[in-house]
Amino acid sequence: MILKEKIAAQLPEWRERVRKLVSENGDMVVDQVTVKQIYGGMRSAKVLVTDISYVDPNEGIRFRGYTIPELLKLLPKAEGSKFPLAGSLYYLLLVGEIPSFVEAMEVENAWKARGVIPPFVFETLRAMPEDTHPMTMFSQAIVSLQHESVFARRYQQGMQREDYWEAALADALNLTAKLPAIAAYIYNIKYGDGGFVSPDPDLDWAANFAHMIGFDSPEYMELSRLYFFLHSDHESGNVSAHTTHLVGSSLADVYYACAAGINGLAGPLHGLANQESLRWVLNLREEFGRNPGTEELEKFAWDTLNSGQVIPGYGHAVLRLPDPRYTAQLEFGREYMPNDEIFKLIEELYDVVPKVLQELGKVKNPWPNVDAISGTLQYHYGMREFDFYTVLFGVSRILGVTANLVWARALGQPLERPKSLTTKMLEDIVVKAK
Ligand code: CMX
Repeated sequence: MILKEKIAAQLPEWRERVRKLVSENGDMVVDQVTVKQIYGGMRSAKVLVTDISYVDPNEGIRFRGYTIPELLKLLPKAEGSKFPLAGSLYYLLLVGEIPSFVEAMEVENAWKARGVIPPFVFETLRAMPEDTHPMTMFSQAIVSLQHESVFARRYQQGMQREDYWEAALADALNLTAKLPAIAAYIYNIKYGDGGFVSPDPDLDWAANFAHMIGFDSPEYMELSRLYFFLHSDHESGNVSAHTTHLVGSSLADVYYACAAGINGLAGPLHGLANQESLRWVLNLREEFGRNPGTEELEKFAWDTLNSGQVIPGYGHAVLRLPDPRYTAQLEFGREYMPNDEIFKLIEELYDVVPKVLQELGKVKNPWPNVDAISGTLQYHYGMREFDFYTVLFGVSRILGVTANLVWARALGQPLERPKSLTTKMLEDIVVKAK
């Protein structure tokens, strides 16, 4: 398998680079941690490392050094498509190089060979109460596959530490191969006729998801490709990525680690914001009609803030500009649905909400994030079940977090175990310092 060969070829150099950095500079101070950071969710504390992606506050995400617009141009695409093959993105995340079309198709084909879902997963999902949230079902499906873990089996057999990454890669490929079908099945049993639609062998990973939920239009397939590309990775500190990394650091396998990350993604301050954001926009229309004016938009934004709620889809813990993932989706909307009323409202809100949040005075980033628009695009094509939107985010996010897990095992990243203090200890530190 080409991914394994390519990663293996890089490992001696990477391992030596990290060994040298740590052994020669292990005591060098990189950053200081303040009391505010300790009590404030560790914002900006530089305590993690990943080479898969980096979020610059003023530029946004780079995957392996490339911006979103660059990758939209450079990554290989399916015939007739404008958006990258998910297999090409996964190759880039894992290997660090732009693949050729043939290399991207090797990943797509590896997924096809590994995509069959054991029947008990479907039975498990069917056994869950009807009102179970799709994110609960998604997490459950992932963890139910854990018994297939190559890593767990080989660990029991005494696998050597330097081989961990190979087993993690096998698990990563096996899991990611199954994600579109799992997500589609959840959609079909919750909102459709409950049937399983077989993947089309002629379609790529992302387009097959569209096919399996019965959204067969070429445009929706394009949206799937864009969506699964954009949501994959956002460096290591966000809740889903950090949780996956933390759980994986205990040498829990890819399935345990990813299910944990998905549970974190299900929070309304993280991935669930995409469903909350569209709900907020639809509530706005319910209150002010289909064509609200600027004053009404402002009033609705202020009413939300004054009632103690956040405006979903706006703000970010790291970014200090409109999220490039938002911008890429905006461009998609401008091309494919310029006259959609909700899409037009999203564009109008861009001129209103940031000003309101700036006036509020405390919000560090008043700009829209990825979640401010993603639901609107899904809604346009007829996916009206908000609860499902975060599953789409999850399918994509697992590409990023599994690439990180493979490299964390390859570079021997150890158990994560920061130290906690008591409030009294912090107070004593302050008194002593003064
Ligand atoms: N609406 C109202 N208030 C907001 C806000 C928003 N969109 N964004 C930030 N604030 C508030 C914070 O709640 C905080 O208030 P308090 O001091 O009273 O607690 C203050 O502004 C400062 O926050 P910040 O430093 O600017 O932002 P944080 O790093 O604390 O939080 C985030 C980041 C994303 C949780 C926050 O902006 C937010 O709640 N946004 C809305 C939810 C959302 O869109 N989440 C999705 C983010 C992307 C993703 O992970 O998927």
